[in-house]
Amino acid sequence: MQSLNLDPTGPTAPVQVSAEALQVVVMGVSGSGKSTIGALLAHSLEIPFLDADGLHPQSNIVKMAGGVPLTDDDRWPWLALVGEALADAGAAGTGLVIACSALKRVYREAILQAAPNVRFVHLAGSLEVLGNRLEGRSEHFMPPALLRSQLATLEELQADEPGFAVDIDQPVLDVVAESVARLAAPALPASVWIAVGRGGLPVVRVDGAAGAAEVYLQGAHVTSWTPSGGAPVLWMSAVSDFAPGRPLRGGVPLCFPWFGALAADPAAPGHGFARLSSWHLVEAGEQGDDVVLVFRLTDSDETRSSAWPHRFEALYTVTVGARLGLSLRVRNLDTTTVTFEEALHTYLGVPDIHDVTVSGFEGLPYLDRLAVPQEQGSDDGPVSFSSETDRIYLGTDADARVSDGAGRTVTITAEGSASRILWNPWTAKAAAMADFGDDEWQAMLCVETANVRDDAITLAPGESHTMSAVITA
Ligand code: TA6
Repeated sequence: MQSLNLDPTGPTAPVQVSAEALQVVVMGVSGSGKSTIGALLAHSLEIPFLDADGLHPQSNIVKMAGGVPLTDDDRWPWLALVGEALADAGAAGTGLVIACSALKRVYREAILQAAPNVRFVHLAGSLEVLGNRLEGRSEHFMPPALLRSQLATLEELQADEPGFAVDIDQPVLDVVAESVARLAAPALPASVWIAVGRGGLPVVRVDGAAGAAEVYLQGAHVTSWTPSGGAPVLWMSAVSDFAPGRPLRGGVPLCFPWFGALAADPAAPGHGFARLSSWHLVEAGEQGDDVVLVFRLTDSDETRSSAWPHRFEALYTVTVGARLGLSLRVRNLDTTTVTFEEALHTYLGVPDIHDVTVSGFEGLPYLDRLAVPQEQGSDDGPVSFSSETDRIYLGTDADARVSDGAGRTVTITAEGSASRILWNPWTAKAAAMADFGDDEWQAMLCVETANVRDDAITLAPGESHTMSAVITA
């Protein structure tokens, strides 16, 4: 079963709507790929597919095959059958994807009358793209000559209609991936859209009044943030993986429910499963100049068979504006007390690491993870970097001020977090990592907000904890 979140009424009570209840009309003119993409979409959603071409009376087929456009009167009985099929699927709770041109608003209203929960996915393309598709198509009763009349009849989806348009001028599987992600997403403000990003991974793009950002659904991974009028703040490796189940290198990986390697299970993925998991976007809205996104992850068969098999709900709020707000709330849905580690593993971009200093940690003890055995250290002054650095500061609520040596200072304030981590792999470690460019160590620094080791969080059943950070540049 594919679970989908279609209720954006705030982070406290998202309602899971199963795919079985989904009724989707894949609409568009001839040649837009309704049948192919509809079938693939239904497959992805694991619900039945129906091609409405099969519901046309023979007279319509003959008319179209003869190059004569259908009239409204030709279409009404056909549309009634389409509505009926959707209504039946809704009543049976089976869900349905149906390929149907649904060119006019009145046609769509007729379908909605029969099946009010329908969502429309409009496969949109230019005359050129469609024309090329039709030329390449054989064995279909619809002659390419009817394309222009179809485009003339087409009424685009209006903002008050339930659905969205997807550009077909991209690989078919990307059209499907984008459609699945958008069907699972709540209604989006104009400043937010879902697309298919690198590696075919769904991405949420934000272009708000005070800042722009990108968040991949895999890992609810913020990969870029740029305050309006400013420069990008986060660093991404040019050779990062972008593939299902592979961590992305850069941005803000979300480490949960353990940090680093897991002693109890060395084969377990480093930094936990959260950054490898597909999160749901459950809320998207504008608050003043800020854009607020809420992502949700709950336990799954996969997480329940991991080294941390507990029932949980994680809600991650990303606030995009002149500042970047990141807030992770974890709730224990299990019947036993649970303990976990967490980190916002923030990669900051810097002109040259040699010129960077971090202040706010003066005099604080840290654990040097590179020393063998690991040992304590502390600095009287600001931290500077001249070799591989991997430090954990425990039991602190210090704010970090990162001066990049070229006039920019980034501050990271935090709440609900008692650990800070500083990391730069330098030359050898960078060269040893396949998803990290050999020279890229000079242009980044990780300044992490966390709860690890002795600062790990323990929750009784029903309890929740929130860790948050605000980045200002
Ligand atoms: O946060 C620092 C650290 O734990 C380092 O030890 C280093 O391994 C880094 O994270 C990156 O981890 P990753 O699993 O993303 O390669």
